[in-house]
Amino acid sequence: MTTSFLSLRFTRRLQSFGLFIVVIALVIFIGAICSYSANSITVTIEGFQFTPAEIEIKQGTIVTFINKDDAPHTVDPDSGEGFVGTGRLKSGESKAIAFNTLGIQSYHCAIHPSMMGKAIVK
Ligand SMILES: [Cu+2]
Repeated sequence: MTTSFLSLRFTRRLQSFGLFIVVIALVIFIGAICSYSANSITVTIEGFQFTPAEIEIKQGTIVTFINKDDAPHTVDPDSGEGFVGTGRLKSGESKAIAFNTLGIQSYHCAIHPSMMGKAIVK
């Protein structure tokens, strides 16, 4: 009887240890997903503007620009040095760009110069 009581306690301990491992694994998994999504974001081009017009990102973040307008647009760096531009994005097209240079990277549409946006790379 004592033996079965002990083995029951041992089984319970084993079960709670298993649960502990599952919880830890889940926390690591969710953390990995969060850190991944923090390193890639989307900027929508719609209504002849960048949305959001200003983004604050970590160095190395991949920003995907999606053109949801009927008109073509570009994403060109104002300085020409901070990152490589998208080139002409036709309606429905998108392009992912890595922002590797620290600082404020402002950009515009070469076809419609009134369209402006900026990425604050930290
Ligand atoms: Cu444009």
